[in-house]
Amino acid sequence: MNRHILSLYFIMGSNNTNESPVHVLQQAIEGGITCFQFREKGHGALVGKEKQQLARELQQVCQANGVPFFVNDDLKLALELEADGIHVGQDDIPVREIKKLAPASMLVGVSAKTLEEAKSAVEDGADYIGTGPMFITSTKEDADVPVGPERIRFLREEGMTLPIVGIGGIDEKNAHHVLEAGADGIAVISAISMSRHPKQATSDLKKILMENGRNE
Ligand code: 3NM
Repeated sequence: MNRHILSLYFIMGSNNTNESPVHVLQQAIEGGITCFQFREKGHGALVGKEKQQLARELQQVCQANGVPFFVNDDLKLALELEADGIHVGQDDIPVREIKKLAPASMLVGVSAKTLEEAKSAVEDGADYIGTGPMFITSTKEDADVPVGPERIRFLREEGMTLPIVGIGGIDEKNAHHVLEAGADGIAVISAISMSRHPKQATSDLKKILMENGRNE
């Protein structure tokens, strides 16, 4: 895959913002995100038709702007929408299964924070891994203890060449640590979705990516 599309990876569900998710996504796109993941999880998350409807709306915004659209966890939804990609956790549907069921063009990302998980991701044919939490986060209810950017440095030192995005508690102040450790990109929810100025928040992150040579 083209790893540059992961550089500013924005994730959001309806409960990650007090504004209209469509508006926040539009602002984030104007600010320069490089891909988007629809993650409808946690307290008050939409289900069924409502979830599907919001997913479609957000996908349309992405498509109108040439931004790749990923779905979190829900393979049925990803297939229905012909999403550009799907992201799964270690306890979700296995990457091998997805690879059997999804079109070859659908990108598959998996959360992997240990070397073993990262090696399995490679063997199973994942296109990238998400490693975290980098820092303390209050967005994910069941988030683990932070592993820190050092974990990405360790994975690189162990020869991991698969694209890696760091996730969890990343903001404009700490993002550079994640990039310096060898991440291809940063994945953020609240730094953009909860900002009073999502477009500005995105541009601020973009600037840090540029300063660290992720300027494509
Ligand atoms: N996954 P924020 S941390 C969705 O560690 C998610 O795998 C994580 O939200 C992991 O940018 C996390 O607001 C939450 O901290 C990211």
